[in-house]
Amino acid sequence: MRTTVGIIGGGPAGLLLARLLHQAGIACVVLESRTRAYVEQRQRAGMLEQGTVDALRACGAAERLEIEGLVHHGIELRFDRERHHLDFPVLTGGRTVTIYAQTELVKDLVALQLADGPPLLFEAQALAIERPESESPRVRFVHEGQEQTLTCDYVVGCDGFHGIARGTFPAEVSRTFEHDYPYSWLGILADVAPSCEELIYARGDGGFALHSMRSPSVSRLYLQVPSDTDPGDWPDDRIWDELSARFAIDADWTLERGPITSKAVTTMRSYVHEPMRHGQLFLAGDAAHIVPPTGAKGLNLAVSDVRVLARGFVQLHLTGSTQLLDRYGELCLGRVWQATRFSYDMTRMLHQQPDGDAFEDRLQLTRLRRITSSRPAAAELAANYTGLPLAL
Ligand code: RFL
Ligand code: PHB
Repeated sequence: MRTTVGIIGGGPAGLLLARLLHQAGIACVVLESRTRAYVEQRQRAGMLEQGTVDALRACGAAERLEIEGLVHHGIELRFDRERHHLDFPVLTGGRTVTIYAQTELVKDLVALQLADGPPLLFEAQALAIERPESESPRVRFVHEGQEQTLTCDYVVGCDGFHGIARGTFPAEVSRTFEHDYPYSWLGILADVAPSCEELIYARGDGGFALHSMRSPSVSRLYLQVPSDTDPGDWPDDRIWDELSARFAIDADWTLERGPITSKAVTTMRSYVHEPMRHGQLFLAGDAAHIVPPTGAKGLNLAVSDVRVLARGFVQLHLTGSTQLLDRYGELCLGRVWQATRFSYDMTRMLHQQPDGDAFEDRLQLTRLRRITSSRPAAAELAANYTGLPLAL
């Protein structure tokens, strides 16, 4: 098999890149190790920045998102039994965010690609990327029990944090930056109407809690838990009791309960790999960097990486110039580091440290008080949350 751009991974990054390249007439192939059902059911992100929505709309992938996506004009911060609303359009000059599940976004992109897009092979596991420094790198992969080779002009690793592409970079060119947080999130889906109109980020007495949603009848909630937590130790009543305690405020407000349909624990880590390119091999999305979900940035960064990369491939295709492709890492990493900093700050401001440091507690409350009492401080949070501009 031969193609121009070989894409490893059929998550949001790989699927959107394939769509953007296909629309520009650039040949590509997507190799995805899992089944279609698996990638369409994997519960993850839910909050899309306006720039992400605009990019999906521009490539014709937002038809269902326009109807089912929930446009949000702000978030609520809760601490010290008080609630504080941040109004994004007022603070940012009109920006909003949209709640639309990653599962739905992936379903939309898969359907478009299977209908008229470039080849998308499920259960096609990339084993190795050979000769990434050469003019024709190759991806060795297994599909339907057979080992095959995909020869390309370029390879893009969109294979997530546990993929193989990043490991292909020679040790002497790789630099990694990481931070592990000493807690995890227990995430649930529940068949109950959300108890709020906007997302609630709460710094409760027992730790952090987040109230998000998937639709007018499905709630998505998260709870800070110790790192080694087994979801089996959290029967439904315990989860609801703990969530109710962490969201508690002095005003009249009740967290509605309903049947829990999914429970999973997520570890919290920041990680950045530099550079994002080696020879003809590029990294995009979680393959290159991950952030803790508190800032809701992971999926949005994956989308901004592939928007920059697609522009580079289109420029090469139309003019023969590699100028943008050569600046890929530089164009992405500024935004990646801003999102890394923002996600770190949000995480540190809202989670309880396991060792219960009283000084840290006071600093957290002082940061929250600043944001809820100073317009520039609130505007800074809102600008980062709704998404910083793309460096293009
Ligand atoms: P993905 O989604 O991990 O996709 C990578 C794909 O590559 C495949 N793969 C391979 N295929 C072929 N050969 C191989 N050798 C392969 N190895 C791996 C995998 O099967 C997979 O299909 O990475 P991508 O595309 O970069 O997308 C990144 C996002 O998925 C991720 O950043 C977000 O989900 C993070 N995230 C959030 N991001 C947001 O922007 N907003 C949010 O609200 C948000 N909430 C979250 C989140 C992540 C969470 N978890 C579970 C980590 C909430 C949670 C709980
Ligand atoms: C989600 O809806 O899953 C979600 C929303 C906001 C976050 C993290 C996750 O910060």
